[in-house]
Amino acid sequence: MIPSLSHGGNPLISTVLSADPSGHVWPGDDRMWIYASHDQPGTNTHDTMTSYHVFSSADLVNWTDYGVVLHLKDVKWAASHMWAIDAVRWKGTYYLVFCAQEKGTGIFRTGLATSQLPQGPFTDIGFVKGVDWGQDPALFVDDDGQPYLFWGCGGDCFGGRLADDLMSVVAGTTVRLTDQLTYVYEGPWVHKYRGRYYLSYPGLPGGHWPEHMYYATAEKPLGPYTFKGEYIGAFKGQAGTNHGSILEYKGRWYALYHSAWVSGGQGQSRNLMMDELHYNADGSIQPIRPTMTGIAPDGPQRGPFRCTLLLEAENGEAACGSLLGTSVATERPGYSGSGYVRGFAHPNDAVTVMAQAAKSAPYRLKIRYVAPAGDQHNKLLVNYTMIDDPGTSDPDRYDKSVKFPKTDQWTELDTGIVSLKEGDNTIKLYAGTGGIEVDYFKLEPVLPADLQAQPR
Ligand code: FUB
Repeated sequence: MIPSLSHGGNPLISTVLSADPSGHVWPGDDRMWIYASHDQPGTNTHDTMTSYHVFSSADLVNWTDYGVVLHLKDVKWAASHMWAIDAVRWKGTYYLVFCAQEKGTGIFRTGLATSQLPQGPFTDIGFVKGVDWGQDPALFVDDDGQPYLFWGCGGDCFGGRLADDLMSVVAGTTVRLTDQLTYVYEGPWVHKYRGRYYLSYPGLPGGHWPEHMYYATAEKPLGPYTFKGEYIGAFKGQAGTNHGSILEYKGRWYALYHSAWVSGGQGQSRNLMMDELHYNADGSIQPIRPTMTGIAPDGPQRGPFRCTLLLEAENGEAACGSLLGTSVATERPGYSGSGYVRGFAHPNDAVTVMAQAAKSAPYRLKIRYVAPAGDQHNKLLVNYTMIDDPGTSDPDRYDKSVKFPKTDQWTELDTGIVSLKEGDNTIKLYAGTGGIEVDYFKLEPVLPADLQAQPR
């Protein structure tokens, strides 16, 4: 039986369908960051993948999903197949390292996109030269500062040294690792443990699906690697694929991977999973058996995990939203975020954000704003349906609006419970009488126990 979704540690993220997780901890930041690809609900093919999501957590229980951080429409050279990804912080800039099929040729390229923030949104800067068929990239930076790129698909796996600008593989350094990695199919990931290099990957035992997770070790990043064995076997409710990463966080080691539990244990719409990873004294990895408990040893006592959607108003089209007649600013005294939206003057001026959901579900919608000029009555639409002020008693009132009380302090207004549908959701805030400034939209999942009011 496939475990129910409401309690415990797995699925790690059940609010949005995502796959191919790459976990990181960035210098000077106490959060775990996960970079993941996105599956459209209801699909049984990966041909429809068009975007990426970023998640973070400081306690591995409460997570933030930053929405779409890069979309196919904003990658000039790409035609389709936004598949597995990784990320790196390099010389103070965050890079998304992703793959997509190239316009015109259909060849998988390894793309790079940058941001000054770990959560993006990211801007396409082109693809890495010297990599043909660069599906499933993983970027590993060794302790001496040398960056390496690993990639692989269709039963092949390669690695090579990257140039200092990350834009090309240094000529003559590419190594074909395939023959050292028993059953390898795709998705390499390299980490270092006690001075030794571990290359983990999804493979097909005897050429048969579904994928299992294996690893090999080496004394140097580009091998030669010695095959060590399986660390995640086939399990109930997995997708045909598996794909993951291994990282240390606050002194413990974790394996990230994916399953198809949220979509019902079938098909190819996947969700993130996480388990603690243990090494034996000889450095071998103890096999993981995916369970609903995951990293929550107390199960329901620690769960259910929560993932809040945080959609920055200023991200606009880069996050599949829009700014209509409004503009981005940062200069309000006391403001320390990445930007807010102002300039709501004409009745058609608006800000839109896009929220992706795995299933239709109730969420509490909060909006962070200031309105120094006085109370504002703004039109708020969720999926083109007007939301009324939570304090309004007449549900049939034609002129629906939400009241934002006067304040010159950044304030989170709780606009009540809204219903998101499976897939893409549009949240739009139109100008009121002027003066409001909007920082972000926050959607907190509402659990049955918390449900005080009916969803709108
Ligand atoms: O998510 C699309 C593809 O499925 C990835 O690139 C592969 O590794 C497999 O997980």
